[in-house]
Amino acid sequence: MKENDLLFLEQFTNSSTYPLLNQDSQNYKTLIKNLQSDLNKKGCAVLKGFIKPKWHAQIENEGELVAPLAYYKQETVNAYNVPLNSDLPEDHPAKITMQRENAFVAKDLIPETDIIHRLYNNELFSRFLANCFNYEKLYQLADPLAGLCVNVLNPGCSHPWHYDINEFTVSLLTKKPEAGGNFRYSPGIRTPGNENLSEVKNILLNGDNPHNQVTDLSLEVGDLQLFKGRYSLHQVSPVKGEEQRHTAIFAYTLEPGVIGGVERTKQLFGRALEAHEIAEREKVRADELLD
Ligand SMILES: O=C(O)CCC(=O)C(=O)O
Ligand SMILES: [Fe+2]
Repeated sequence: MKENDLLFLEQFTNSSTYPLLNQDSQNYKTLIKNLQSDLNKKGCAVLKGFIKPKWHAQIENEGELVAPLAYYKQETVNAYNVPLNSDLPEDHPAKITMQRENAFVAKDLIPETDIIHRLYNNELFSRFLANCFNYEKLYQLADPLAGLCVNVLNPGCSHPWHYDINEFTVSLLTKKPEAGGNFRYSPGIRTPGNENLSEVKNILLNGDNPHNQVTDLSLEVGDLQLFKGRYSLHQVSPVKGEEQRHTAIFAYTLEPGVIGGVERTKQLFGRALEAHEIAEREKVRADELLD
């Protein structure tokens, strides 16, 4: 473990409430137990005030400096991220379309000295996350663009209802809009083998109005959110007022070396790097070996 990892957590995070720097302590074990219990019950756990208040202005400011570099591409999408012309019945919820209006700032545009980037590179932080999600070890997503992103939502825009491809996500609110921009989710609405299409459809048609199936979270700057998005349909409600909403999104995998495909990367970031091309070529080669 690096000495700097300890010092970073001490300086920037609320280490008395969240003792990530003392992972053998009883307090740490109790914290993990409580977070795991929230994740099991609700698919979501929030560490309020994870970043110390005195650094809130700095994380907001660092986000504002990179936000103009976000890649915008409005797209018509559905909750399942399947092609809009998929061969599905007309009354299937995948036929309900929405606008994708959020934009991502890629990792290679976020300075390594920024608080969110230092947090992402902190080994004690990734060990803590592995404990929360009950994995032996987590690796940073090796993708040079998608590993760490800032999700930018402009006034009037929302992040449409969807499921995540990954089993879990970790995010930190770095800029709160004047109003709106709430994180809304329907805990465990689908399970492996049961898409629960009628409830999903109900939320897609009515879920913008708070609703007993939908939990509405109003996060504050510096709150850390752990979320199991594979089974919980979720959105960010429209941002109101003049200010943007920003979240840092930290991505991890169970295996090292995972890099996104060229097409998907171009869709999200407007470009792909040599690393994506190489990974794709090697994947093809690996698949050929398996044939
Ligand atoms: O920005 C957020 O709070 C959530 C974003 C999200 O759901 C995603 O990127 O998959
Ligand atoms: Fe998501």
